[in-house]
Amino acid sequence: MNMVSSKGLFSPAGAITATALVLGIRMLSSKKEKASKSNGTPKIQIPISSELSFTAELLSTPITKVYLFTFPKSPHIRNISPFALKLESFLRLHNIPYEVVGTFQFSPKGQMPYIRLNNQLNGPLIADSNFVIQFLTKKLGLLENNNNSQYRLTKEQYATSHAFTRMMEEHTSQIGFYYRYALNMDQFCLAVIPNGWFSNHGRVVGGWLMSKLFPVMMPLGFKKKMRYISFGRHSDEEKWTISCQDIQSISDFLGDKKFMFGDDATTLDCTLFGHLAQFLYIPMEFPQKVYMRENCGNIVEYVERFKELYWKDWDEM
Ligand SMILES: N[C@@H](CCC(=O)N[C@@H](CS)C(=O)NCC(=O)O)C(=O)O
Repeated sequence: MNMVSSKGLFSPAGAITATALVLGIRMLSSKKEKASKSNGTPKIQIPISSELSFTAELLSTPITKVYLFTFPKSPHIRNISPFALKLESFLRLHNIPYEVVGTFQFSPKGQMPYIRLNNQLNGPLIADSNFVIQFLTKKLGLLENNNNSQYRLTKEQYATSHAFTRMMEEHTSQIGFYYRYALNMDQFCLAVIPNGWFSNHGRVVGGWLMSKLFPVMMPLGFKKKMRYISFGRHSDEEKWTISCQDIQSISDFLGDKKFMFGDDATTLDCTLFGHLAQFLYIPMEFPQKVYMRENCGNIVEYVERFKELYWKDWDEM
């Protein structure tokens, strides 16, 4: 029996044949792939490069303004996303014209923050704070055109910057997220989620639904995430210890310098500010905050120094 749908003719026998065919082709191609791999010639060629490639269209778009999409403002911390706080700090450091768009609409990668160039509604979109920074650095020639040398880092300094960034974002901060989302979500919401935060920045029904789901889903999501990250298997006490080891390494490297590489702030300082501010300024007793207060006075001063220089409007809501 044939069934006629708006999409055309559908026959169960035909469907079975088609499925068998697809499965057959998949099996054959996976055999071929294995064979070609064993010959040392992989089927799919992935370009190998240490530089991200941006489309010609993106690279040729003149930048008049950057729209930074992230969560709406929060008390104490401006933005609950350390990645957004880092990116906004970077825009400020380089006096790049920008506007923050408070939203709950995530990027196509399912994350915040992201930017659009020149047009809030349909300008070219770039997701991921590090991708955005790499793009703007390249596009605006921030390395070459900077007269005050703050970007003339040595190769060794770049390598250090890279390593500290990865450590902070993929390790230290993830343990901080675990503390605030998986273990202390009520306290976190009370501290930084103002009334109407969801409904003022989205559709009313969607906002209401999110305000109910957020406090429940985040702890579940983060507990689950921790099961899949190797360091998530450690006891809580061990987690605090290994994240404080990260913080101690920052403190030791910083020493009595103003910023990580001397008198001028660089991208690494934006990154560290975005993340360390979360620990220090959200009114919760993060183990990392307690550790910094007791052992890393230089970091507490450093974060404050960055805030005073680049965030004079910090308390404006
Ligand atoms: N590598 C990304 C990380 C961004 C990120 O993890 N953002 C969080 C908010 S602070 C997020 O969107 N999480 C949702 C998810 O990962 O599913 C970046 O630098 O932008």
